[in-house]
Amino acid sequence: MKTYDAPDIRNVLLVGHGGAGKTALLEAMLFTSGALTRMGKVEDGNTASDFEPEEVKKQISVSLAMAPVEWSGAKVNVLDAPGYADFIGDVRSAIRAVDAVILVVSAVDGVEVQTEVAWELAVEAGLPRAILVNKLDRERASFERTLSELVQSFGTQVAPLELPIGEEHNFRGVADLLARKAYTYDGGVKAAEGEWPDDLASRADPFREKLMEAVAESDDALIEKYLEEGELEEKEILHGVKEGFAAARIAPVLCGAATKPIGVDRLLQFIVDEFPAPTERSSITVLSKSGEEKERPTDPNQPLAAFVFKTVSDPYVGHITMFRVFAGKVRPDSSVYNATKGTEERVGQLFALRGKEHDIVAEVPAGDIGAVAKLSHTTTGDTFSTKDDPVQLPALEVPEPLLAFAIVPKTKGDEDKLSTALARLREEDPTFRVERSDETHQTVIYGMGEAHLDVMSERMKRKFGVEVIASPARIAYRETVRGAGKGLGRHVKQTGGHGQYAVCNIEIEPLPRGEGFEFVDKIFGGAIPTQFIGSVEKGIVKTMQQGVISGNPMVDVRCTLVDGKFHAVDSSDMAFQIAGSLALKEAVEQAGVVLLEPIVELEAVVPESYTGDIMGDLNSKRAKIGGMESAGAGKQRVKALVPQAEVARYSIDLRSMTGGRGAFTMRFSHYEEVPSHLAEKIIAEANRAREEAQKK
Ligand SMILES: Nc1nc2c(ncn2[C@@H]2O[C@H](COP(=O)(O)OP(=O)(O)OP(=O)(O)O)[C@@H](O)[C@H]2O)c(=O)[nH]1
Ligand SMILES: [Mg+2]
Repeated sequence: MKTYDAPDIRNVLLVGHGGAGKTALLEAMLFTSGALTRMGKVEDGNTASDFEPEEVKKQISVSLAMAPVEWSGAKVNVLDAPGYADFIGDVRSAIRAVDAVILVVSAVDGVEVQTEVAWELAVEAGLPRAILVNKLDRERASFERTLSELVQSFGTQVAPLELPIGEEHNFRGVADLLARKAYTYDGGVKAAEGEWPDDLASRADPFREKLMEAVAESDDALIEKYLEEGELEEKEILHGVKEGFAAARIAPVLCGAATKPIGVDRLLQFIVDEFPAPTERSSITVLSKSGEEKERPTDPNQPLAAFVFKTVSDPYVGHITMFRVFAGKVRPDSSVYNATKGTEERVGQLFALRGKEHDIVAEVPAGDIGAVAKLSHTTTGDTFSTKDDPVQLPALEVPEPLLAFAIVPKTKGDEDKLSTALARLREEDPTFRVERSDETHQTVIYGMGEAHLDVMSERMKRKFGVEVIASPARIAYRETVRGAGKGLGRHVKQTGGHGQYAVCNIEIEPLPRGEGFEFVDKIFGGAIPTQFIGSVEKGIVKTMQQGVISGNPMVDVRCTLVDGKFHAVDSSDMAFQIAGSLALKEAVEQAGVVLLEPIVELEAVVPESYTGDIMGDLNSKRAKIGGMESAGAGKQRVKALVPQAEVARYSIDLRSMTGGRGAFTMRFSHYEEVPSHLAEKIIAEANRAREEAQKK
């Protein structure tokens, strides 16, 4: 593929709710531009951008994909983001690579949850937003209804530039509200220009009014004129749309049906004509090593600044790294400096990705997006720069994955394969986290939701040949003592051979929460020789780690060694460890054991109308509500302290309660006593698990 200069490049991200038609639209763009000779279908699993086996199987996108579309002398890098909520991490990183977004909205389903979420992310990033009302050929499609939903959700900046000609199965083309021309598609991908049908003029009036309103409101000079005269001139509207769109104050709306395709050639032309070229956006801010901010204009002759927005691991090809160059250029067979990791990377061949296909390119200059294979250290979110001027772009903000599953390999002996797979997957996806818990001896994976973790399991199997069994992650309970107690540990065996002899007396008492373990030596007059005092402590500590009643570690206990007996020949380190352990068990029985559970600080942000449900649900989950406050934009923030066991699946619960409109974070706060009726259950369950393990 030839190299384009920044003024002839457009970087666009397709976002929207799952199933709105983003993947179909990219396919239609490729077909319309002539890059494909036949148009694939999501249902048939043969589109350019849904090529991963997991995508083909599920018929949804689960990973960001991209393709360059060459149109009217320009190269449009189109990024296709998944719409399903679990994969929002890809939307967040892809937003960093583009200069504008297209919000794809289904004319059947209208504005949906992820439509709003994606819009908000684009607003936060300050990116210009255009809207495509898609699926106008489908039964029950309505442009009017969809547009009024858009205006309701996003305000008057929503500015229709087109109107559908015919709807549902009669959808034939689009009417241009400004040029007052009709564009119809009778089988071809390119529109035939014609006059407006007679009935259209009257239908178009309210939409033209909306358009003028949007333009007027985005421009102080025009609003006065509009209020006075009730009209704007053609060229004022045109100019207003262009300016307003670039400044992200107007969201132009176009019409189409990706799978036909209808309206796609016009959308491409609109992108080339009206979308900002990389050179038109304000220069990017980079941070030097000393924390100093610098401006970098989009210029291939500047020092390099590029952002890695996606990495894909492949056991055969190695990593594929996708990056956006903001300044300078990347050349093949050179090296770049990964300023985030502080390492140099060898760059071999460079290419443009078209789905899974690689088109070799001669270089990737400022403003363009490229890919490279086989880098060693680079992960998503890193910055490339030059070694003598190491700068970083702002770090990627990733949502915290909070749904946890414990996994084990299905086949014994696959542990190494599993840890390689986890490390690789972790590198490619910042919303995937892995923890090895020493306490519960489990490998725990964290993801954004069940679908995300499901896809991860499938990738482990496909890419790394390791199948896993997943189960809910174990909760890290703790044990402690209720009161004080005394214990005698006597380990004496002196019949035949080398004997064993150790006796110790201990006293225990609870310590304040979080103090851990304290050992006090009050041995007087050498009742136990110094070297065996350590043995007693070791025995106690080991037993505490294993727990006494539930298999969970015991904490917050002070143990005082008060007396003991030894034998000159038969005493040993082992014997005193055993005596220490026995003494602890006896003392604990006297003192009484309490089970503690982790309490998390949970913060949920939800639309106001859901707060009642959220509070009710939290109350049923033994939560202590800490407060509620406005979080702006019609949302409430609810804070609560909740037992972790109750919210282990909160990612799923919150999504089903709010239809995906809620977000939450949680972090460990402290340990608290488990109510006794629940403690009994947990202890019984632990005993059952232990017996089962012993049987094996
Ligand atoms: N009739 C009709 N069907 C469409 C149109 N656009 C997409 N579809 C179909 O709608 C379904 C979903 O389309 P996708 O392109 O996968 O939607 P998406 O936005 O990529 O969805 P996610 O990847 O899950 O976010 C597929 O079966 C498409 O064939 C359209 O304009 N008209
Ligand atoms: Mg898709």
